[in-house]
Amino acid sequence: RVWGCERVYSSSKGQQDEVLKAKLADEARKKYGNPPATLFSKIIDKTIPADIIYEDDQCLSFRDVNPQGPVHFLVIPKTPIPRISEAADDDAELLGHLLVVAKNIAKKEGLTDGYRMVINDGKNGSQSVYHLHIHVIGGRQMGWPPG
Ligand code: TR5
Repeated sequence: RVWGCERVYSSSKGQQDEVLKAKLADEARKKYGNPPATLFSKIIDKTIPADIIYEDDQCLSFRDVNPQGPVHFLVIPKTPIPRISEAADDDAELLGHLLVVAKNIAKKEGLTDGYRMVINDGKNGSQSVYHLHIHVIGGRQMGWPPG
């Protein structure tokens, strides 16, 4: 949505859409189990295009297609962990790597006044894609508590 020349990033309609997407994803997951491959696997193998801003042997980062701020990118592991609550204890090194990569990209993106990192988990966390991802959102003032 556009208001004047300023984009409105957190409309309640947008939030409802995200909650609905998360609810549908949760219902599908409960019925059929975790999807063997999500669209993020297709972004990793480059069969779906994305605006990729970083890649190494363990992870990939690309801009969110529905940005919630002037800067909004995702950092995902190449190993398809479905959600943070299903990460294993021995994923600790990989999870740490994702955080370090996320903060390094945030710096490159010029987010010197701060930003928000978010991991949504499951239905109540409003997760819609069951491939673990860290959201990094910045370039505007965030509110608290989140919706
Ligand atoms: O709700 P959660 O935390 O699961 O976040 C999933 C995120 O993936 C949302 O912020 C979506 O906007 C984002 N998303 C969904 C698609 C997509 C994407 N980001 C980049 N590129 C995308 N493609 C090509 N297709 C999507 N369906």
